[in-house]
Amino acid sequence: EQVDESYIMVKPDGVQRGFVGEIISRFERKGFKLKGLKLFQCSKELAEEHYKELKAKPFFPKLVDYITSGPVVCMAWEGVGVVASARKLIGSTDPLQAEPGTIRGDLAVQTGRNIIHGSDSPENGKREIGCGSTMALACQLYVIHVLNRDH
Ligand code: YYY
Ligand code: MG
Repeated sequence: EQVDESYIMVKPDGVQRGFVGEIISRFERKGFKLKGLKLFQCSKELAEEHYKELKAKPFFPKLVDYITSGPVVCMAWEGVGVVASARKLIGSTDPLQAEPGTIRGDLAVQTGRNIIHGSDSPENGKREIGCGSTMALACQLYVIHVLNRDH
């Protein structure tokens, strides 16, 4: 079975509302391995790079403002099937559609304030936190990523 890495980021509202511990706890209880963690103020440029696939969307400028509105908590999580499993733990993009029991389903109500990001594919997980990724370099996750390399 495939060991993946997911880039999980507690967004500024999740940090401000005090959900960092709760979110980490859910991933730990599930059985995934924390490989890197950093409290980080994301720049406009980095937010635009992170969400570049959404550049043409009407909500893009608001999304960038939101992500840069305060510190985020950047994390690298590893495990078998972690990318798909994290998406299930997180729940639907629109928190009102997210199932109870999921992070967004339990803790949020607005798509524009949905408290957490998770990689949507193993490839994007690599893009977001792999060695040399802009985000990993900027928030120094790469240090832990490199030190913990065993493959
Ligand atoms: O991966 P996920 O976060 O669930 O959704 P994406 O489609 O990748 O969109 C990224 C981000 O953009 C979403 O978490 C909130 C914001 N957004 C929005 O503000 N309004 C939308 N209609 C769709 C997404
Ligand atoms: Mg996404």
